[in-house]
Amino acid sequence: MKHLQLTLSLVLVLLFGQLSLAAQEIKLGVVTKPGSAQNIAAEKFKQLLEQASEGRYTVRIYHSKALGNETEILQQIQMGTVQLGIITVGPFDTFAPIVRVINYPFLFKDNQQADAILDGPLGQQILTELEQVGFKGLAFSENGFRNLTNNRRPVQAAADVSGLKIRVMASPLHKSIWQALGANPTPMPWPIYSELEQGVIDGQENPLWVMEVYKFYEVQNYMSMTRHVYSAHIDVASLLWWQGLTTADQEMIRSAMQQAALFQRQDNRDRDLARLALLREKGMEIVEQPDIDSFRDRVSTLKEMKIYQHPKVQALLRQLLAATR
Ligand code: EAX
Repeated sequence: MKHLQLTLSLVLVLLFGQLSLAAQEIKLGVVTKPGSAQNIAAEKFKQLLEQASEGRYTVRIYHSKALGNETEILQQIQMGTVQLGIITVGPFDTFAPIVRVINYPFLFKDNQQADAILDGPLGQQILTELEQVGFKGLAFSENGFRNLTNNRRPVQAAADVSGLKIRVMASPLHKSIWQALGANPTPMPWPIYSELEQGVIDGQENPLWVMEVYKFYEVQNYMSMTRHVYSAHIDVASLLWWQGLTTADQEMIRSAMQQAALFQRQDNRDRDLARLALLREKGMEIVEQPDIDSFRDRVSTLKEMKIYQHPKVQALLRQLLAATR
């Protein structure tokens, strides 16, 4: 009898143990496709978290617009129907205007400076601000420095941009930048290959990986290495979901995301030289050293514009400008 009781309780322990071990699935949304910067970060995060949690969490990556465009993914994260996203700063700025400071044109000199600021207290301050609008900011991975491509003419100086119809992200800041540069900016969600192919727009701007992964060399003749904006991703969680997690799980998830971000930033940078060679080989005409001062001049009034006028945004922008001088 005693033996039977023991066996029974053992069975029960195993059963319930099993139940509580059932993996929790996390939905992670990115708008771009496999091979993209966002996906490389997402896949690394999946691998790290599934390993660290010993299978308690599984991560399901929804890519290529499976959850809609970046604005729509952010809405679902706010509501808590999607738990995580790796989202370009551009479309983030309608939710949280503070993130605009990161995309201030020509703010960061190079990758090292971007890393130092974003991984430091100012970056942390931006992530913390996101809680006001339902997001838990975990880390910054990257798209990278953005370059201009178009089909009309080589762009050597800002004057050459005049009148070009340039697709921009759904971001008031990005629209203002291209207006200041004299272009005709057209906001459009990702992806944009067919619009480029059909000539609905003359050009677009994105980091080098995009031209390779989305084969823009097939539909764009000219590229200028303007590096006008450092395009970070914010690796973000739904605050609603986050608040229901144990502190230990929050730390595990945050740490996996931070490691994934570091890995992806390095991976992205390591490949840039080869990408440049590939684009040239594919026939793009590349202006490697455009007249950046002519671009800077035209956007220099942006910091006084309405887009940066909110006192908190203005204060942080001033701090960033001082820190990156
Ligand atoms: O990550 O919309 C954009 O231009 C983004 O940079 C794009 O999703 C590639």
